[in-house]
Amino acid sequence: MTEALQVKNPATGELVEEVRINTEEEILEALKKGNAAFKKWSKMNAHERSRLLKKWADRIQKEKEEIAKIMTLESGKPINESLGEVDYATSYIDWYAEEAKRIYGRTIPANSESKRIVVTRQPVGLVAAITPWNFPAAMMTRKAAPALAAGCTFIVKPAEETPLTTIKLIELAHEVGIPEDAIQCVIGYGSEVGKIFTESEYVRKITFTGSTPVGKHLIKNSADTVKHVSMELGGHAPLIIAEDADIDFVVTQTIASKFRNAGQTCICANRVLVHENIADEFSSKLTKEVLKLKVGNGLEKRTQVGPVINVKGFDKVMSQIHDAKEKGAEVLCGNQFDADREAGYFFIHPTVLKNVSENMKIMQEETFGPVVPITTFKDIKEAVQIANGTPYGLAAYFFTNDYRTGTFLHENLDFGIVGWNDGAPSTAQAPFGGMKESGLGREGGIEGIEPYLETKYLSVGGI
Ligand code: TXE
Repeated sequence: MTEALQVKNPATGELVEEVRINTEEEILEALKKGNAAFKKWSKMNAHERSRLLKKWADRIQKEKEEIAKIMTLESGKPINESLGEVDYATSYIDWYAEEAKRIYGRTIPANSESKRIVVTRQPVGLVAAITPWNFPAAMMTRKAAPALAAGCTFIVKPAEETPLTTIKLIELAHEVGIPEDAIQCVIGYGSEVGKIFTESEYVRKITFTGSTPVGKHLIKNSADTVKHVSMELGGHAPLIIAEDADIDFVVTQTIASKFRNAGQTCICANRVLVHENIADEFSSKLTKEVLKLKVGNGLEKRTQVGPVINVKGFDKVMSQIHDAKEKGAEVLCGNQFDADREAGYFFIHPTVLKNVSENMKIMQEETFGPVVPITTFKDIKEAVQIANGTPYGLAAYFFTNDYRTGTFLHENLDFGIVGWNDGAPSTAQAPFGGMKESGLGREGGIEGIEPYLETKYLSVGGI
């Protein structure tokens, strides 16, 4: 009997599809093929690679509705967000179809008239990706597009919860003419496939999006074969509201940032830090709007907040709420759930907590759920100290119309992504990624293709 993943709808617990798990032999064979395909794909004219990527992007757009439905079924994400994610995922392919044509070398003046020095770039080789369930399309294309554009071949293992979107996207890549061995998908459990990927001599680079502990493990295991690594790991974004901020605007931005994907986003606002003089007004306005959010099955068009992905996610969020309450936090709304462990669905109603302090788990650990903890500060330096006080450094947000406060915050927050009066900063043309234990490397923008390129210099003598 071959083993299969049971892909279940997180909104109902019902089986969506069974997907066969690849055997170790099949995965090793796929790696061998990916390595062999590198010779041809890397030598293909960059304009031709670019044309193929553009065709892939166009094809995905044609199938947008169907891909979005698959995504909602397997991830629980509201359908409008899934449609948005298909566009977001496509934007990375569009962007890197262009970047494929802009991989530049340089010449350096030599210290002798009889010498020339020329620097060229070449693709690193076969890239192995491991992706999470919270953005099943975009986390894959954000890696595959720059890899293929650079001339690398690519193999991905999607999350056990959401393999169907990835399988569909890769089918479409093959249909438009990207060679089957240049982009492949293998199905299996993270720890097993991760071991095969990190041990393989064919794999020259590991790119991962997921939790910080798994990222650390992959970095260690990549050391034996000295692979390149890119890591997009957890975050615990602070959202700082200065005394002069426009409160109504901050409320809409906080909701957009926090409740997208039921709070299961690595850059979502996880810790709200508000100036003490405006804390009551902000908290009551936020609560009023949060209570209007429609919780439900993502396939219903009106749904704004879907379920959390699984029991592990549910237990983590509930334990953070419980811990906060025990240590003195006050529940302004939410802290209710509609969950059935046996059936396998877990809805958490959008929750707002106030009187939160730094000793609570919710202020230290990534939440990945629809909960807003609110704490206050007296001056902006204190806000920065709290904001920087975790091992994470992915995204931070602040709201102020005072340029001195804004400049101070921008310069002192230790985060890779900073939103100033902006709760939705990610876009294909900007370098997404974190500092500290939030990761290594950047995805998106001109920086996003760099990790897929080697640098070689040629020194010519005797001229
Ligand atoms: O993550 P895992 P989980 C965070 C978030 C969430 C927590 C746990 O806080 O609550 O992590 O989520 C693969 N070797 N993020 O358990 O385990 C796994 O198969 C190699 C933040 O889902 O990191 C999947 O493909 N791979 C994050 C991927 O890692 C392994 C997104 C993510 O799963 C592996 C997801 C191993 N030993 C979770 N173990 C973000 N940055 O957005 C698991 N995997």
